Amino acid sequence: MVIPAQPYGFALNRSACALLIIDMQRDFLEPGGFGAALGNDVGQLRRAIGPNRVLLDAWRAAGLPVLHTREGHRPDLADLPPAKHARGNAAIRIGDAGPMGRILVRGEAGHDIIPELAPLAGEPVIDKPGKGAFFATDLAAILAHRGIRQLVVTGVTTEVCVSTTVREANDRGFDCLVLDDCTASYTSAFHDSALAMIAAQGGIFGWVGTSPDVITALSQEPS
Ligand code: TIU
Repeated sequence: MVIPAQPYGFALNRSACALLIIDMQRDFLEPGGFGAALGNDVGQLRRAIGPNRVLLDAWRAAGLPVLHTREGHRPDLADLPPAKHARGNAAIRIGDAGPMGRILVRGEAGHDIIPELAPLAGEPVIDKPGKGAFFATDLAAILAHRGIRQLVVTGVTTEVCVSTTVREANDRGFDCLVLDDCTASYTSAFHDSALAMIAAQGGIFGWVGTSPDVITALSQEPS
């Protein structure tokens, strides 16, 4: 099944394709978390929740693999680069106490994936200390064990963790289809630019599509 996409159709191979949902965490999407501490309007990201919810239902119903990622750090912050800790002028930093627990720390409420998109048992959750999901994680091994060569990528934010992950995946030989309506940025111009960069130059980093087209393809493919 070829899914309409930019710069041209994405040939989905359902035996080798996973849905990768990036960092749909309370720390980025709810007030009082890391995103807000950086000075962002978290409301800008919430438009991606509904489309991800619908896509996730269709993807699970089709029986294809789902993986989730979370950005965050060990409670002792031993995996937090000093440069990342120091970056910016935030009044509240990674590891500090906030309304949803310690900011961007594993095990805290803010680090959780939002309830609307909660992982099911059997869906791997990749905890990553960086922006890219391949850096310092077991994602590459998990995908290799499952024979996955294609990724449909959603989540937040488009120009930071989604883009970094797609670039990492592209260099590792994966075909990535990034979904416009299922990704979001605190700055809409950055969202648009990030997606344009992925599909430019004949698909230099991958493809850009929308979730309704993926859902249509899933419903048409034999299961
Ligand atoms: N700040 C921002 O736009 N994003 C991040 O810090 N992490 C992710 O994108 N997940």
